[in-house]
Amino acid sequence: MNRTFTMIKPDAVANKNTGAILDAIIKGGFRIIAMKMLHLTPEKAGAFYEVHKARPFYGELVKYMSSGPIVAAILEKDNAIEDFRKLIGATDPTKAAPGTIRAMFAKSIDANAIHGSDSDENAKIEGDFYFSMMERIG
Ligand code: IDP
Ligand code: MG
Repeated sequence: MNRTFTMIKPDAVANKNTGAILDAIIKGGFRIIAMKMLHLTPEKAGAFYEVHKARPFYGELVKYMSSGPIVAAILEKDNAIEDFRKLIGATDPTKAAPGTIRAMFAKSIDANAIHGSDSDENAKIEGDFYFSMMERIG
């Protein structure tokens, strides 16, 4: 079994899509290992997206990710990273395959409804950013 990390982003929570997105994740075969709702400060959002610091959209991304509550979760499944990226679709929702979470719920390339880790290594770093051992199943 492999793990990935996800966040349901502020636009999706604000638009009342949390339940529908969690349903798609569970029906997609992912087991929720840890989950919580929280509102990131700009400092915490900036730290999470540190890897994107040099990119032109970093400031906007930090502002957006701290604009409202998010739902963070660790998910488990065989081939979790790749399968979850397939389930959420491309970063730009206009390029996301039909039926993917971003195609269904994302509004734009920045407010794109959901995050998914891009590697096993980053899934561990990102999961550890949010969750202690006491907050996980197994
Ligand atoms: P990913 O979320 O599909 O892995 P990344 O390239 O890692 O995409 O970018 C992280 C996040 O930064 C995206 O999910 C999106 O919210 C935001 N982002 C990416 N590219 C752009 C852009 O060109 N303009 C504005 N925001 C962007
Ligand atoms: Mg990424």
